[in-house]
Amino acid sequence: MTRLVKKDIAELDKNLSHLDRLLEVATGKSLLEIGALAMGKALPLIPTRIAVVPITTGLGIIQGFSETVTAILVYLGADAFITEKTDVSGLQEAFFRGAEVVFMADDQAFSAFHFKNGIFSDNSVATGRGFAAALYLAAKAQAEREVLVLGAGPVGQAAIEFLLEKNVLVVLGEIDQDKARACGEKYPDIKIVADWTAGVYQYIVEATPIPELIKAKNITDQSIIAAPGVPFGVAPGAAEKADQIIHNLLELGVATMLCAIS
Ligand code: PYL
Repeated sequence: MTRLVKKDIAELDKNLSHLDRLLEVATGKSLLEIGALAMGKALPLIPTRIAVVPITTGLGIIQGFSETVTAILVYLGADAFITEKTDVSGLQEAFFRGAEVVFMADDQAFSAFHFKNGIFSDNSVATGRGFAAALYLAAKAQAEREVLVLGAGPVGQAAIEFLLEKNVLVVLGEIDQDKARACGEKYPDIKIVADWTAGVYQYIVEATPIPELIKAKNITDQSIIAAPGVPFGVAPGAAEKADQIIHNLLELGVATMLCAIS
């Protein structure tokens, strides 16, 4: 998991309604509706009190991270607050302030736990499913719905699972042959390709940590790319050429986590 930095999330809380409008244009659905589709949940969600607990372990606090996660949750209609204390003391505070759900992240994992219902959501899984759902919606009106998933890590695998549930034909591009083989064994219905670069795939989920992996020559002006990867996996020329790019750093992942635990 690539760690976000302060400047990645600065101002993100102020642009939530703008992002929501962009998603509506691209997919016909709002942030929350896409998250609900990704997790097979009905709206409205059951209200829950949510605490976001800052975590100091490892590389420590990312300035603005907990505030941004809280702002996204509140924007989506949740009753969310940040604990004043961090780590285990923050968890205690969450409990004593009546939170049923806790969101928290260290350098390896970003998770939400519903204490009462025993439900857990992982951000990588939620992100993969959320972006696959957004792409699925954006592509739905089209006749062909073969989707190229780049990357067989946790985000890519979650995208694959969502797309297979929707009976979409999934093509996997993964540079690591062992990972590709393992993924093929886990999901026997997918097709694995050694070379995806010829520009024949219209719908793409870019789920690798490789910056600017997709170049202009790899796509057409009809391409729709869902790109949750951090750093951004679409080169500037490709981003200009594509019909649509669906990209945001935290919003859709958090919305899908909220739907997962509600
Ligand atoms: C969850 C994001 C999505 C992309 N990269 C992930 C990341 O930045 N992880 C690290 C999060 C650390 C948060 C820090 C805090 O402020 O509580 N421990």
